[in-house]
Amino acid sequence: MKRRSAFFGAIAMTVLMTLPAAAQEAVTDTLEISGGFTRASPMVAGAGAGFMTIRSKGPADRLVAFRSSACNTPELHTHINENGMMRMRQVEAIDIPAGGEAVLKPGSLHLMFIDLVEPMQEGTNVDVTLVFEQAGEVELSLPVKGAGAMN
Ligand SMILES: [Cu+2]
Repeated sequence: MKRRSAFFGAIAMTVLMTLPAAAQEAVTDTLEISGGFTRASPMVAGAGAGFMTIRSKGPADRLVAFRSSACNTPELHTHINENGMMRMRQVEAIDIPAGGEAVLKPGSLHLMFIDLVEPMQEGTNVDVTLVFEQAGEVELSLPVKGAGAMN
């Protein structure tokens, strides 16, 4: 009986030590997420944006939402050209085609952090949980780069 509890204790310890910390890159059975970042944003801006490439290794999927403790209102956005003016518009979901990729980048699709809880400081990280229709929830830690960073 003693041996047994020691054995299970060792397993519990191993699980604790190998829990993956949220990283900039994430891989699931079907998705590969890379190149994630956000840009420094002061409190007065009130919002920040996040970018990344999401590649499907198999079936199509959809990014339907994200959560982050960094802001009160997370939204998925794209940019549209309206009579020569670039405007942001909320989208319901971001499609990742089967075997293809969705590129979230400045001037295009992005995660929008509206109503920041605190400024996004260059050199820190912002944790996000991406919510996919098929793959479920994927945690990611996005490095905060300079205000004008393009990748
Ligand atoms: Cu936006």
